[in-house]
Amino acid sequence: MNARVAVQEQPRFDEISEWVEAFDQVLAAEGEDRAAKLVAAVCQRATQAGVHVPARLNTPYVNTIPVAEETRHPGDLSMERRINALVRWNAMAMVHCQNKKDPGIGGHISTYSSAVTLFEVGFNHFFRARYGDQPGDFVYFQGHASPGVYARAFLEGRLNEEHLQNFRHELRGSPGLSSYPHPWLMPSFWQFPTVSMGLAPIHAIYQARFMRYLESRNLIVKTPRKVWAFVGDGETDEPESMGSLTLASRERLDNLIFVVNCNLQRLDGPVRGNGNIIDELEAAFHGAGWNVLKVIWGCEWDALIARDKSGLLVKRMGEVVDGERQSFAIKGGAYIRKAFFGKYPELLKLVADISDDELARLRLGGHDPQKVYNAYRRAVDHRGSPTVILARTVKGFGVGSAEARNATHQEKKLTDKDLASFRVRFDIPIPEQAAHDGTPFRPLDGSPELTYLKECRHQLGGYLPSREPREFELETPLLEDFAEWLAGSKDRGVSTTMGFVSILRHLLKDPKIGKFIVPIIPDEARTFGMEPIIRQVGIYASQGQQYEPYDKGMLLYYREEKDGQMLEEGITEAGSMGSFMAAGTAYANYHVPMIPFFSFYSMFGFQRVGDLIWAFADARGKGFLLGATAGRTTLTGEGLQHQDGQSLVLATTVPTCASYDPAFVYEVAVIVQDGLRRMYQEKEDLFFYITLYNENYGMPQMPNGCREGILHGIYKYRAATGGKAAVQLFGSGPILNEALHAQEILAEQYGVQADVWSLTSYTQLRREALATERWNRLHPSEPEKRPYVLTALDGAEGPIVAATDYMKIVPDQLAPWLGGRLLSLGTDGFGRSDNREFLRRHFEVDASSIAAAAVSQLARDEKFDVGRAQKALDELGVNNETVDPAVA
Ligand SMILES: Cc1ncc(C[n+]2csc(CCOP(=O)(O)OP(=O)(O)O)c2C)c(N)n1
Ligand SMILES: [Mg+2]
Repeated sequence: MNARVAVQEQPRFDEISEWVEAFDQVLAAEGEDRAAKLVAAVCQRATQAGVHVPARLNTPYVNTIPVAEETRHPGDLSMERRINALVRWNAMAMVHCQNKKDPGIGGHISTYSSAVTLFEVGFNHFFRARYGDQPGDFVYFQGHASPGVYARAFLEGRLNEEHLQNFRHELRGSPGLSSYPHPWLMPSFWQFPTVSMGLAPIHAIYQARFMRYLESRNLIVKTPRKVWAFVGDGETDEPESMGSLTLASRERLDNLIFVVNCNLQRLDGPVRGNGNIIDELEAAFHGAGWNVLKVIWGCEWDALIARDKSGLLVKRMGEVVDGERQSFAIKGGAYIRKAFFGKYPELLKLVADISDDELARLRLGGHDPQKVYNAYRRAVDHRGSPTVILARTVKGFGVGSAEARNATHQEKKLTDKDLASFRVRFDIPIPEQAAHDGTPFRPLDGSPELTYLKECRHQLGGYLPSREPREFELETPLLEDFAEWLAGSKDRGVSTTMGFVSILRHLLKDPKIGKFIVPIIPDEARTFGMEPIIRQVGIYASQGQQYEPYDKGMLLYYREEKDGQMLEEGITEAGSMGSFMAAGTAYANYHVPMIPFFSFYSMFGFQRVGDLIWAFADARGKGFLLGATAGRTTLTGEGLQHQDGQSLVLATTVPTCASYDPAFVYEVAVIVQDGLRRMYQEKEDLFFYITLYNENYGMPQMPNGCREGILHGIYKYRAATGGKAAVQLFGSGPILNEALHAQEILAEQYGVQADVWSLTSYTQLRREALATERWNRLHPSEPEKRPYVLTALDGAEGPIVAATDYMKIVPDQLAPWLGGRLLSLGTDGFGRSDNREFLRRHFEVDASSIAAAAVSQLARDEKFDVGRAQKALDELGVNNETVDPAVA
């Protein structure tokens, strides 16, 4: 009988038993579907009658798949057990050895020890490396289980002993193995960076969704490809892990399978000592519309459950809290008998003929290939929703004294005794001394184990993980193609955001790259004036548009299409980053060079989803991040939580992120054109961050000869007209206009001549200068090279006043090369709700403040009369007693 039925509460009234009996009869005679419908009908009736029927999201604490519905594991179980043991040994030996050799180098033994069977059943029977000429399944491995993935690759002959010996030794001249899955460090091995907890789950969800998007748009052929994500149970506490579950069910992502490794422990201790993580997750995933498969008990428990007619055993299984379960895993059979079965005399009787040793060896579901195989089979065959498998395991399984202990996560080295007993328990054919030394072991080629393992992989299309970007040819547009945006707006007030949107619309029509572009928006399209794009390419909607939009008659109606091109993600910057990641790495994972443009509210970008951006860099992602409504003083009215003065500081920390702060639309055009060329034509592994502002002003025509300067980060925009400049003014974004105004004030009111420079990227200038400086340092006998910024400023004299809508530290990046000449004005401190005039005055980045700073500095340099400078502050309305905005 179905275990779910066995645990019905004991009937207290005859009436109840009659109902239950009737149900049993329907189930037996007409099957599960009919029985479920009957119950649903009764529940509906009760609700209509006003009877409160509590929603039940949990099932009893047993396996979801009844034994009667299991199919037989198709492999050679004893052979797979041998292979398991060998992978296990090598993973453990690798970490142990490395820490013996280099104490403190780290690595993890316990995570993989709990996940071995979960991984191995996948490797031997499910993970497809390829479908014909198409890439195969995508597997997100739990980051801390990487030693196991290396150990398997060692057995497969993809890695050799030297690789294992260089685990976590990446800087010694020979190929090393990175601590965790990092495509940046091992670009032909790892596909997905997973080690920052929570990122793998959200990435996997959006990957599965993006796969559908590519299929719907006919950019890839449809295959039965799956996305597998191996997730820690502790990891599910991260908001990113659980935050997008409903997207997966809403989108019916039956190409997505989560396997949560429920070893009930995280780093410090139990995930839910006083509760029950499997129940909690079951309810959450059920509630979110997922297909939930619990794999809790191994085959040895089946007979016990079948023998227990009272339902007490299942009741007992459900009433234990996780903290106790940990003790059962540690304290042995006698303890299990007393503390678990001993609660009810009937249960003690049930195990009276089972020895303590046997009780201790009752396997959990996640360590039983038969159970794991069946769950995977069901998950793969399931249609209409994503599946989560909640697999119960023991952390540190098989590693003796570390098994299930609170400290097991950090265990790096094992005692000689542990190693020796492991060797015996798992029958590793090496001498005892070699076991103590943690020597890797690989059977000879042609051995039954390696033959079996290789044949399994052969059947599944090859090895995995493997990152295999294929060469692609993409001809990106020339600068001439952007003529319209280089020509200026002829005094029409335009913002850089508007300019960008019209560039994007143009690119979407490009015959060569248009179809690869993926505009991504977190519910902010109207803010950025992107409604025309919704109309132009439609929003991707897997079900199409199943309603007639009320604004259908309007030109810019809300258009949803099955093959829509835009990803309108709703209010989730993290989810949007999931799509950005899937699209920006599609060139490697799907062999389709997708070009994502993710426009967000700049304040809610880097500081909100910085870790996802970091992972994007690790994954060698390509694309454009657009920080719209940029600047602390350009976005008016919104105030402290909205005004962004720091995203450029954060962007500079990401090595592969080229960040730009353009003032004019032609600068945006030059940057986008060159970005496309570098990323998709020259195949450079980098991505771009561009700030976009919402202030309208006349966009000038692109001056001759400034392309190179825009890309490097500096060019002279307007030279002094009344003679040689005594001071240099740097401006970026709309603050460049303030600098231009200051140039006039200085000339007209104080007779000071100034040159004005557009600083499109302090970060790029700094990086180039650092690289040049490094070269000089390493080549003392060669003629010194000059950083670009100094060459650009050749002959420019006097102090430099750099004004930005970002923090002062942005221009200060150039301080080492500009010495005492640099005086930075920026927007340090919290924003305020006010208009641009008052905000810029408050932050001292308006034209008057720039002019005042210039004369003040000239006075200090004894190039301007001190008294006159002091007076100038008054004349310019600069209050020298006001509180510092940096602390206001
Ligand atoms: C965002 C983030 N925070 C913290 C860590 C450090 N950390 C690594 S593993 C771990 C515990 C993992 O527990 P669980 O998810 O249950 O995986 P298990 O090892 O038990 O399988 C922690 C806290 C991390 N890698 N990422
Ligand atoms: Mg855990």
